Amino acid sequence: MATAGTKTYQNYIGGEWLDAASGETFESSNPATGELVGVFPKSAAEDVDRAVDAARTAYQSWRLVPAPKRAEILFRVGQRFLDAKDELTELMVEEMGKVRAEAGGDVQEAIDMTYYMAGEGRRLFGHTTPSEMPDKFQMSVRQPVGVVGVITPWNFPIAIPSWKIAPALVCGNTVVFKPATDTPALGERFVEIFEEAGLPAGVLNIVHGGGGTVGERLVKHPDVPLISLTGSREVGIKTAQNGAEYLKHIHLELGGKNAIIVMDDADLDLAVDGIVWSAFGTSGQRCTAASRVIATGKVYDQLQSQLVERAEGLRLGNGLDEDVQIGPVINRSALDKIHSYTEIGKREGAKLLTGGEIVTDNGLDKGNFYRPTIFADVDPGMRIAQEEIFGPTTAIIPATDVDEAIKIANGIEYGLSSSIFTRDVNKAFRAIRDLNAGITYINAGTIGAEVHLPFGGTKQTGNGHREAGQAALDFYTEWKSVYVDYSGKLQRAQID
Ligand code: UN1
Repeated sequence: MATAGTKTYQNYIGGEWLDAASGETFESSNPATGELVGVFPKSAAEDVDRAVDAARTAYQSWRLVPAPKRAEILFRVGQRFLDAKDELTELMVEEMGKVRAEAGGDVQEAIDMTYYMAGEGRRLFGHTTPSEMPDKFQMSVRQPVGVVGVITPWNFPIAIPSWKIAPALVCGNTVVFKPATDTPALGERFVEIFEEAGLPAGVLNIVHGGGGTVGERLVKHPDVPLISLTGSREVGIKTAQNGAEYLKHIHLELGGKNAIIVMDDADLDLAVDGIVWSAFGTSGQRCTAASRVIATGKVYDQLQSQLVERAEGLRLGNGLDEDVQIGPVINRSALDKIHSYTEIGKREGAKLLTGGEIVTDNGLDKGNFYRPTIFADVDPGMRIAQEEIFGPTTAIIPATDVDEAIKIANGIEYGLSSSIFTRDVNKAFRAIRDLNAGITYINAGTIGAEVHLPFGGTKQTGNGHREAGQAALDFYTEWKSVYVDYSGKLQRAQID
């Protein structure tokens, strides 16, 4: 319940801080303690329309600001993220629940991305090419597209908005941003930092509210030609359908069911480190989390006992406590979903090695805590080995050799991250070639993507786009090919 001391937040539209037109609100709470974090405007279609109008108007001048000047603002944003790192880190632990070190990493990812994209302000390279005809010049240039609808999840509440908003802005687009309803305070602080850095009014707007109202209106709005969404596969499909009417460009970054392969020749201790970090870091709530481990004969048993020992040693609690390694999961319904997969796994006949329960002891009953969970003897076709659980649960699957391991790793509908632990360079390169995923790690877990490489996945993890790195620029710009004929006569391509 909101009390007198409760912080109330607003939308930011056209440079003004505003309540929802309806005056309605919703609340965000701390997943470790249940305490209220803030009260936010529960916006609807008319708030979105207002934000889109502001972004459309701002676009007319923002697109003409030289890219290096747009970038200067982003450099200032990066500096402010750095100055505010501790404050944002604490707010993230409070609102999202990940532990302090990881929350700091999330903010750092935004700092890195903002600086990286600011650097693009002096590049945004196109190509010059020779012409097939004399006295003719040609080149390709990147052009902004217009208003971008940015819809982000709660699991990387500062990093992921930066992945989308920094490139969108440096390329000359304007943005209407809808953060997840579980992490709206972080979304709002993110936008305030852009305001403080001097971003002109209307270039970045935030509208709080649910996916079914705010998100859907944004995706269906005729004046929003680009949508970038990170979310579930189901929401991604709906988004693509809703945006189809205007043939919008839609970037989807969806689920994962990422596997770590451990070969007989692996450095087992290193593999265990990689699995524990990738399966249980962020309480397994990363699209890059390792929710499958595929191990060959000689290491299969040893790996199980080492993993169980490590999982059982992990300390759960409030992420502000420096000794805590595993924070809560985001909300009650996530907790219930994660637990339902434990029941599914047991029913399917997998062997529950450890975990599999909601934790309420040691004062954790106010939060949403789930014990790190490991299943073994998992069949690759089982639901726990196929469906994204988005929690601290991983499934160990036996394989006979590298070929079978790769086949099992690929036998899912997703294709985000993948990993192999091996000392055999031949197996490593086979895996790089044959793992059907957007990311492959050798001798490292499935998490830890850096901002200057493309991020995204194959198959139903997305729809072929990538974010981060140079790849992001392809989504946030349209190519224009320019031909300048200075021959003074008609020259016909392919004919003269
Ligand atoms: C996500 O889980 O949606 O590589 C993003 C990683 C992070 C990003 C994860 N840098 O796990």
